[in-house]
Amino acid sequence: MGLYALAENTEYFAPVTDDSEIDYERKTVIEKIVVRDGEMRIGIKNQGVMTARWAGADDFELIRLGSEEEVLEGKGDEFIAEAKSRRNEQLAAIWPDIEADGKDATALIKNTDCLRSDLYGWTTVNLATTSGQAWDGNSSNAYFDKYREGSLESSMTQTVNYLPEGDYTLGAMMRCTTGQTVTLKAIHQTAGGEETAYEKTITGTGDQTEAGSPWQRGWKKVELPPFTAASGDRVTVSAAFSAQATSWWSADHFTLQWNKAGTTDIGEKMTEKAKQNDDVLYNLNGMRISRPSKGFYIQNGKKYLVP
Ligand SMILES: [Ca+2]
Repeated sequence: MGLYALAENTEYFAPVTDDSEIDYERKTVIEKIVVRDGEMRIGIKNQGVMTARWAGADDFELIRLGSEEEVLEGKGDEFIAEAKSRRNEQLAAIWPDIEADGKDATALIKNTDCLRSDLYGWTTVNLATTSGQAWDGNSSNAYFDKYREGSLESSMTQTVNYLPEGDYTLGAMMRCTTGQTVTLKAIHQTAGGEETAYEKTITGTGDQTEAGSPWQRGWKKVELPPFTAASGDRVTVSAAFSAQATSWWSADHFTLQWNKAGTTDIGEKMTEKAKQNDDVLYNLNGMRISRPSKGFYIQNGKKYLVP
């Protein structure tokens, strides 16, 4: 875990990687943060999986160093580039397997397997957790789930900040009521704010194990085509279900595969046209909507406001 600050789409991070007593000599410091639009977010957070589940923070301090000209002598962009590079090195240290096997970046997403039987890490709408009909047949394997009589609008969303450079593939196990659909979605956002949405919708076959399926109780493996992230990009991961009839859906075992940028077979990548689902509208929770009311909605990966 560590101290972080977010300003102008740049995340600064000062990691704490050792257990320690309260020690002012080891005070965690982010030395310079460039704020140009008057907005900054600060806090502490863990990165990836914590094996020792405790963390504490106290005695926050914020010192204004001066204007960009006074402190950086016009080197704001250069400093931000350095901060991003340093941040990437720190992340690689916290996430040591990335170079070792270059494959599994799942640890960047919180609570991918519902291990604690709670919704930690996700922003959810009409969602609960349960166990008993897991995709692997393990009756104690908890998963995200919702059943409701009548209609059901349900979703789970999580943003991963500051991706290391590379090609990413998002996957999840999902299932739902026969004939209804469930959607896995990733919105890739560059440091400049440009957004591209990737999604895959599957039709449910209920909770019965299908003949020949490697997975039990109607679960299906859903995987999106790869997207290429530059250092410092973000991805918003979501799973969403919408139905007008009594229904249910489940999700579990989110995965994020990583390859060095440009190494993924180009044939696997979707075309620009195919990436975007023309005319399909979403609310900010990633749920399909038929027509926008007041507020924000997303179409073709872009955010729009209906006043
Ligand atoms: Ca699980």
